[in-house]
Amino acid sequence: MPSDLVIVYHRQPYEEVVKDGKTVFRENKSPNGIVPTLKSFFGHVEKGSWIAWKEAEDPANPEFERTIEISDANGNYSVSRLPLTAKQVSSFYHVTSKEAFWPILHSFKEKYNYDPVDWPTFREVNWAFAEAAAAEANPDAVVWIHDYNLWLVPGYLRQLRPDVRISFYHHTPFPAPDIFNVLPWRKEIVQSLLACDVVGFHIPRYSSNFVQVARSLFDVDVAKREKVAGELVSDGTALVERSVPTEIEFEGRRILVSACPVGVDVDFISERANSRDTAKKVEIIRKELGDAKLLLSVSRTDYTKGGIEQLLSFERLLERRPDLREKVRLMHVSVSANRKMAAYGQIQGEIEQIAGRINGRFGSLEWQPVALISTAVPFKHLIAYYRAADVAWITPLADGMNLVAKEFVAARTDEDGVLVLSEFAGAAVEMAAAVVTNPFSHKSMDSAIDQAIAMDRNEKRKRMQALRTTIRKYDLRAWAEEQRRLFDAVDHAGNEHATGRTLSAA
Ligand code: GDG
Repeated sequence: MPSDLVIVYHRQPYEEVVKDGKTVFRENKSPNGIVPTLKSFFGHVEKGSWIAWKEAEDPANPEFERTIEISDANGNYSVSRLPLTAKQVSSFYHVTSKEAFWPILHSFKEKYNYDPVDWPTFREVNWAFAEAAAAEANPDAVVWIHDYNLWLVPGYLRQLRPDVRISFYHHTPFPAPDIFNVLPWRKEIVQSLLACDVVGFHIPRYSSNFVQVARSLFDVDVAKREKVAGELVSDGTALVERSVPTEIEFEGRRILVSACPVGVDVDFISERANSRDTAKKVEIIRKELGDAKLLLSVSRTDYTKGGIEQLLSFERLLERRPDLREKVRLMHVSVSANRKMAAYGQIQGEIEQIAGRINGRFGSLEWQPVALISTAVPFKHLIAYYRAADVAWITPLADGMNLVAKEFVAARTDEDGVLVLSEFAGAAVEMAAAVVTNPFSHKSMDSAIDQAIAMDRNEKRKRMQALRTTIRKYDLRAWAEEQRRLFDAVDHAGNEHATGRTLSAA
């Protein structure tokens, strides 16, 4: 049965585990995060599909189970798994996406690695995703594609299925033409994105950059420009835009360009944070800390997350402020998603080296200034750490959004704790009530952490109340509703495949 909604996301939407020699599919352990939200969209359609890849030793093996039918709380949907060899995965994902695209998206030109890219393989894998989506989609279905590793899918899909509505969401930043146009495949990528009906980003700066890139490469007209909502134009942060193009025209087609930040499930996190289990865990953490303040930093190990710069700032803090020795601890959670990749192995090594040096320079038998955690902390414990922390120190050099900052605020139903947030995280646009800092400046990093440590209870409460108001307004549900509204709005954009069917009313 064909689907009304096809989600194209490179990972499968469940955990596949072998139990007693049999493969079973389990709900993802953490109900938090983007995958459960995407699955919840299937509750709005009669039939949904998800397209992902799965590693296969021999993609031609007839025993490879290509499609799995799932029936769960979200509804009925199938998962099409594209069999990719380890070599294809490494080429399309680890090399082209992570070594060439990722640094450019985050404006790290110097990390961009062109040499190992095998463009024909990238095309081939994207074509396979497009074919699979085309095979699943009903006439006028919505095909919703996620992230840069699938950039060529919209163009191929439009050739295969001119009738479907195509929406593409970027979870990363999108840079200005001076940076993006470093990619030699820029025209092919942008032409593919211009085959969409909706191109989505977290914040107006990224959609604005995308439109500038498109206009640098093609005859693209801006059909509509809108003012950005007042609460998103607070003065002083680096990523603020005051107006943004929201519709463009290319070769007679209208494309909606959307800026809508992904949020977190505030109710779920608040409930967990208020639970008795969390209170018990917080008590244990606080007891261990004694009268020391806890600074908490959580991220994937990645040069974009600014782990090294933050550790160096902590080292300067201990140098500058002998009064804080034994009075402050940094819990630096840096979990590597891709240990195999050279760039991530190197950064993990540097983080370990700096943390070791700080502990060697300042620590004693009773006090280790840095607790470096390199393995994932279970989410319920993470909530307890959010709750126990005096300061959440979130200072990426570039970050599409940064959900850790929002999770921290969601957990602080007690309206306590301070968020120090980099102005280069997309989240800073909404979260101006944080102590906003520039991670490229020692002075700014140092004064932000001083300010956070010294902040009185009253100011903490006021800032946290403001932060909680915005993360509730821009929560995960608001994001999901806006995405559905956009799928429907495509019908009004005047493109050929408009039929008036809606997803938001279901
Ligand atoms: C990409 C973009 C954008 C982290 N450590 C642990 C753990 N986490 C969880 C956090 C949070 C998630 O991982 C990280 O989300 P972020 O948004 O911070 O960052 P990316 O993974 O880089 O995600 C980003 C996002 O997509 C959404 O569009 O915001 O900018 O780069 O949920 O809680 N979870 C657990 N243990 C850990 O140790 N359980």
